[in-house]
Amino acid sequence: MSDVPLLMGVVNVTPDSFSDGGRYDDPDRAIAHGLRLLADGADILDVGGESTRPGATRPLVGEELDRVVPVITALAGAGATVSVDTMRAEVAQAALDAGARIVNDVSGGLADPEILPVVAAGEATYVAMHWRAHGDLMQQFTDYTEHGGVVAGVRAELATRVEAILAAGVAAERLVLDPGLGFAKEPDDNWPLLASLDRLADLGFPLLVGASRKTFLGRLLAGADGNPREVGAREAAGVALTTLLAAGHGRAPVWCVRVHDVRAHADALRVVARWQAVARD
Ligand code: PMM
Repeated sequence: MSDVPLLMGVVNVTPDSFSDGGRYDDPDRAIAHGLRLLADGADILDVGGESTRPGATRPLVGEELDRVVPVITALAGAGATVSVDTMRAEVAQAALDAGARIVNDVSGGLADPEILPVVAAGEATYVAMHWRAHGDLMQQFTDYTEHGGVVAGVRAELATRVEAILAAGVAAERLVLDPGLGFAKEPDDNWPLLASLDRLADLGFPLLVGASRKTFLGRLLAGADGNPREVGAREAAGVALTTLLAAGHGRAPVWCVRVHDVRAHADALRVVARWQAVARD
C-alpha cells in the first residue's frame, strides 16, 4: 500500500486561465481532456469555469454554469470522481446535481458564504483554500507582517475559516485545507508555506497543494534576462515539487496535489511509491 498523494487533474473550461486558458473552453474539448487525464492516472478531475489568475475578471454566473455543467455531467457519467472549482453556491449546487462529489472553493467560503450550506446538505467533500480577495485585487493583499509572517498568517486565517465552515454544518471529516499558493502571496512566500506544511496540518485536516505551473515557479526558473519561464515550460519544476511533497519534505503528509500534466506527476508518484516500498523492506 502506497501512501503517496492523490492526483487532482485540472480541467479548466475557461478562455483565460493563466496556465491553459482557451485550450479546453468548449465542452467537447474539455471532456476529451478530462478523459485523457483520467487515463493518465488522475484520481479526481477538477472542473472549473472561472479563471482565478491575478487580474482576471469574473464570468457571469450563467456563463460559469454553461461551462461546467455539461463537462461535469459527462465526466461523472464516465465514472470519474469530479470536483467543481467554484466560489459560487449556485454553481456548486448545479455541479453536485450533475454528479460532482467535491466542491473546491478557492475562497474557502468567503466569496459566497451560501456555498457552505450547499456543501453541508450535499454531503460533499469541501476543499477550503486560503484566500484574501478576488483575482483583480488579490496581489494588493500580500502583507503578512501583522501575523509575523506568511506561514503564521495563512494558518491563522485558515483556522478562522475552519470555524465558520464547521459552524455552517460541513462535516469535519469532509474538510480539506489548502495553503493557496500564488493567491495573495509574493513569489517568495510560497516556499516557506511548502516547507512548513506541518504548521497547517496541525489544524487537523488533510491538505491539498496546488503549485502546478504557477508564477513562483516561473520566477525560480527565470532566464538570464530576468523574465519568468513561460507557463508551458514549468512542468518539470512542478514534478520536482510533487516528488518532494510525496517524500515528506513538506514535513506533513499531503492528501492530494492539483496538477495539469497528470501523467508526469503520476510517473513521479510511482517512483516515490516504489522507493518507499523498498526502503520499508
Ligand atoms: N489554483 C488555481 C485554481 N484552483 N484550487 C485549489 N484548491 N488550489 C489551488 O492552488 C488552485 C485552485 C489556479 O490555477 P489554474 O489557473 O492553473 O487552475
